[in-house]
Amino acid sequence: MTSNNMSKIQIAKAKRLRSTPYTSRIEKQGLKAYTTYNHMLLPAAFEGSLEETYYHLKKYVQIWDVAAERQVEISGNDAAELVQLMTCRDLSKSKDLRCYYCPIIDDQARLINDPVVLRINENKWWLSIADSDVILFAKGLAIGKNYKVIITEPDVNIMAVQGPKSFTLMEKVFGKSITDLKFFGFDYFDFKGTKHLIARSGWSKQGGYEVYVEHTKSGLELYDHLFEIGKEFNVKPGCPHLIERIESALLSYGNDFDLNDNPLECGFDKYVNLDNDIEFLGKQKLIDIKKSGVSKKLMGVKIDLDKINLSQAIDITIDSKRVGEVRSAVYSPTFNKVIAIAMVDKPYFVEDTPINVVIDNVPKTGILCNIPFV
Ligand code: THG
Repeated sequence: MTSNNMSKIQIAKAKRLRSTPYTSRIEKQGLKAYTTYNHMLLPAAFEGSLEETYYHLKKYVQIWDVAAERQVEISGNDAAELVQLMTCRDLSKSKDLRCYYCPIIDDQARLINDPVVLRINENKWWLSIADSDVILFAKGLAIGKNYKVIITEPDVNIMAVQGPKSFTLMEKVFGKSITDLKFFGFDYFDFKGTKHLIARSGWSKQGGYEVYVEHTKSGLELYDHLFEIGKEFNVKPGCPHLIERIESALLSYGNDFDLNDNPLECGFDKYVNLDNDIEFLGKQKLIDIKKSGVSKKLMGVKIDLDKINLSQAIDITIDSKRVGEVRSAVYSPTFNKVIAIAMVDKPYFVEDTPINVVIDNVPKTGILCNIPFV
């Protein structure tokens, strides 16, 4: 259930577990733990306690190596048709230089991934993917459908700049125009003669940008420059943050949901468009599910506890009957409770329902709530 002895065990690096252009830098900047994501190293902790790094992210600015958010590039005459075939979100009115958060589903409406989709132009798209092999699914569909597309994983390594001070820091480096970017908009900005694709996005709700580094040499100069210029804003290296992301209800593929769940069970309703004639996989299935109602649903849980360390799902019971599982959990200093994300069966997925869990062999009571937490 819990794992507090992890720190002594190392991860064995290999070509298969890919390093990033930033790896050698972050390892000299207080990195404490890695996780893996898309067969790549993703930093999971830096020095300072989880709470210290949480308060730092909410007050200052952090630079994150999120190169593991890989790009699946789909280009060619049938690119738009293939991207639409894979997602239940209507992209028919999408615009160039905009990002779209899109559930990717299969023919049974089960979730393959939840990328940020970048429309570079009508015939060139990037799917900035979570942790599953979307490229294989896309290639299979393209082959089966005989589409005129080219599908690759380009050498793009995202550097995120997150936190409330990210705006002044980025303005200092790129000028006033970068503050004109709207949420989920992107454009190209010059750094010492090299253009970088920069979006106003990122896996925190503290505000910020993501630099899609295509030119590694310039990107590393930018990385160093941001730390130099950022001193006055108390910049630190960081990474996606468990407390911040659960409080902000940013869901994590493979943790909170996976191939056994559909978008309506995960609360992705606003990214499910069924009322028009666009064609995508699993559409009829979603129409049926919507009509009959979901049989399980992602909910929040609040538990009166001051610590938790989850490394696998734990059962939720009501009157000794299993009614779901907790999938992610963390102690939140803001709520002064453990807050968790859980998949709960029908008919129990109702706000304020008391539930039972066993944590570290101790029975505990929790209360179901809606996500986002309030
Ligand atoms: N940035 C980029 N790629 C990514 C992530 C990212 N790929 C993997 C992973 N993260 C994908 N998951 C998410 C989940 C949520 C959001 C982005 C990526 C997100 N959601 C906003 C929200 O919930 O408020 C807004 C979504 C919207 O309404 O359009 O930002 O972080 N490049």
